[in-house]
Order: sequence, then C-alpha cells, then structure tokens
Amino acid sequence: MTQPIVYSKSKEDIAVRYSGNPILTKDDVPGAAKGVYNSGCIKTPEGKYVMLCRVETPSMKQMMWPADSDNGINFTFRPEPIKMPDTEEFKEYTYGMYYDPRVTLIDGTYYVVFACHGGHSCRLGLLESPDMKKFTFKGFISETDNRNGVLFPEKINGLYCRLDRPNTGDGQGYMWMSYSPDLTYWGKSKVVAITQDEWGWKKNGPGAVPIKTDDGWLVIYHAVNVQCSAQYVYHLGVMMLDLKDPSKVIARAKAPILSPVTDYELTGLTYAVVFTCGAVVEPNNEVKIYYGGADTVQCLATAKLDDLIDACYNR
Ligand code: BMA
Repeated sequence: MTQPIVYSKSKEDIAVRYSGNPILTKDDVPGAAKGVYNSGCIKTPEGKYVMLCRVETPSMKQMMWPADSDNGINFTFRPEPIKMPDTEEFKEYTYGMYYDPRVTLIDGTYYVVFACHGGHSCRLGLLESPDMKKFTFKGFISETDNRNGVLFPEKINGLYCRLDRPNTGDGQGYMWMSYSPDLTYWGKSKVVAITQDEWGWKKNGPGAVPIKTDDGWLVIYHAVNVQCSAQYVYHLGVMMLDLKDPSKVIARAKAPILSPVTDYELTGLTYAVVFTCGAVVEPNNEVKIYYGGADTVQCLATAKLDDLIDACYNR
C-alpha cells in the first residue's frame, strides 16, 4: 500500500459553488416536475447559453427541456420540451425516459448524446441541431447497457471520438473510448479509465464535453465510491487525455474536485450525488461547471482552468 497523499489546503476548494445554488429547481419548469438536474449546457458562438435540462416528471419519466440564458446563471425555460419521435422503435427503447444530454458543437452543427432507458436497459441516442432550436433524432448509436456518451468537439485522426460508460456484468462500469467515421457506426473501442486507489472504486464515467488545452483533453468526469451502508456517493474528478490519442490518460487527479456536501447535493430523489453533463470555458478561462445535485436540482460551480489542469497532475 502506498502512502496517502497529503494535499495542500490551498487546493482544497478549486471548484467554487455558486452562492445562489441551485440555479434551477422543479418550480422553474413550466410543467409539473419532480426535479431538474444533470443538464447539458453549451455557449453558442453568438454568446448565448443554452441548457438542455433533464426534467423528471411526476411519473418519473425523463425529458429534455431547453432553457436559455444571457449570463450562464439565470436560465429561462422555453415553453415546450424537445419533441422526440413518436415511432414504435423509439418507444421500444425509451419508455419515455431520455436523459443526461451532452451537447457538442462540431464543425458548426450541434450534437446531443443522451441516455435512452427502456425495457432493454440503457443505450445512447443522438440528436442533431443546426441552431439549438430545431432538433432531429438521428438514431441510437450504441448497443444496450451503455450511457454517459460524450462527443469530442473535433475529429481526431479523421474520426469522431466518443467517451461513454458501458456497464460490466458485476455492477461496475468504467470510461471507454470509441471512434466513428460518421457518428452512426462506432468501433475501435477501448477502456480509458478504470478504478484508482484513492477514490472512484465502484464505477466512473464521462461528464462534461472534453476541453481542449495545451496539455491535452481535460475531462471532468464522475466517479462513485461506496460508503459502508452500501450507499453510492457520486463525486466529480478531472483527468487529462492525450491530444492525439485520447484513449490514453496522461494525468489524473487523486482527489475529487467536487463531492456532495451541501443539503442540495446530499438530499433529494437520490442521496449524495454531484453529476455533470456540461461545462463552459469563458474567455477569462473561468470554467462554469453545471451539475445536478442529488438527482433533484440544477447547480453551478466555477473553477479556474489552470487549477483544473494542475489538479490533474496533483500539483
Ligand atoms: C447514474 C446516472 C445519472 C444519475 C446517477 C446518480 O448512473 O444514471 O443520471 O445522476 O446515476 O443517481
């Protein structure tokens, strides 16, 4: 057993919770809801923020409902959620449960990868949008038992790249990488990040869309440890992937950057969860990290990009 790391106190709180958290609750939703959380968010080239909110209905169905903002903090819901296909195939694989959207802008087109939950477990679906107003369902892009799909914002070595989290039979699941020439057919799959000694023992998976830095692709991800009462606790962590071969982890923080400690992260529809589906890098290198608290409310934390990079290297 190696010695535990002694962390510097100055690095303890590099992700700072927004003082007005939560930024969205069920009361902000134009329809009846049990919660709004794990929402994807993107800042458009025009400087507008669009959040695709995961809204949970009273009957525990999930939908994606856009909300707009000029400052990335105060969001206003649009009148309607995104309309999904009314086909037998779509119903077969979703049961009205589609959630945890991640939005990526690639070559001028927005893509949303999201979890589709139905009687055949969970798989990934893809939406395409020219403007974050009109959304078209492009199909299912994984087999069963896969979730947390996140597209990189550019092709690497001529291929689209996706992080995701297939489950393993033993209830564990780790971050994987897959590649595609056309966003439909995926392959060359490879595991990226398994458990590590200090935390994230049970499972981990992608969170926000990877952020390109000089050092590599910065990934803000989630990882789960299990408390003695068999309670899952969801944390956020950071790691750095190689720019040219993003299946390679080049650095990884030994401690989470955010753990559930506030009331709104500890208590809700699920206990002790912080979970991200989107982050925005501002021109001053502040990173807005959007995250769900306790599977119930939508929250915001900010961090300096340099601090997140340093955290990857444990410095
Ligand atoms: C994960 C996902 C998230 C959820 C989390 C905690 O597996 O399904 O949507 O926030 O569990 O319940």
